[in-house]
Amino acid sequence: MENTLVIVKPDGVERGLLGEILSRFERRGLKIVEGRLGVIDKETAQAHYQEHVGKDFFDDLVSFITRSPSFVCIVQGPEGTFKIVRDMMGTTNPKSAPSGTIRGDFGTDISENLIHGSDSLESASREIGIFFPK
Ligand code: 3AN
Repeated sequence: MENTLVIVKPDGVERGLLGEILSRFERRGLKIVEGRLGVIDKETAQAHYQEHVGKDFFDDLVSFITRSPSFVCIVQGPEGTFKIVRDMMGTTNPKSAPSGTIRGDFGTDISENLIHGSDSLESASREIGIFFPK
């Protein structure tokens, strides 16, 4: 089995879309095997988004992800689960995300794009280590 990290970001929780989003993964046959609702602290957010340090949107990104509770969870499924989740999320910019994807159905704003999913097996392992250290 393969694990990947999913975050339903503050906008998704604030808008009452948490159940809808988790339900999509469950209906697809993926399992939520660990999860936590809470405000992500600044240090954790900076570690999570370290690849974006120095970009002009970095400070706004950290402010956004730490402004109110997110639901951080581990989603489990067969080999390639990170890719299944990414396909279900849609492209980073919801404006161009196809209908039927989470971002395409519920978003229009690149900053408030509802959800994070690890973009590779390596990222999944790194990010799970940040949020669920064992
Ligand atoms: P994804 O979340 O689709 O993996 P990344 O990892 O490239 O996308 O970006 C992480 C987050 O940074 C995005 N979810 C989005 O909130 C924000 N972001 C990425 N690119 C931009 C941008 N050009 N302007 C504003 N925010 C951005």
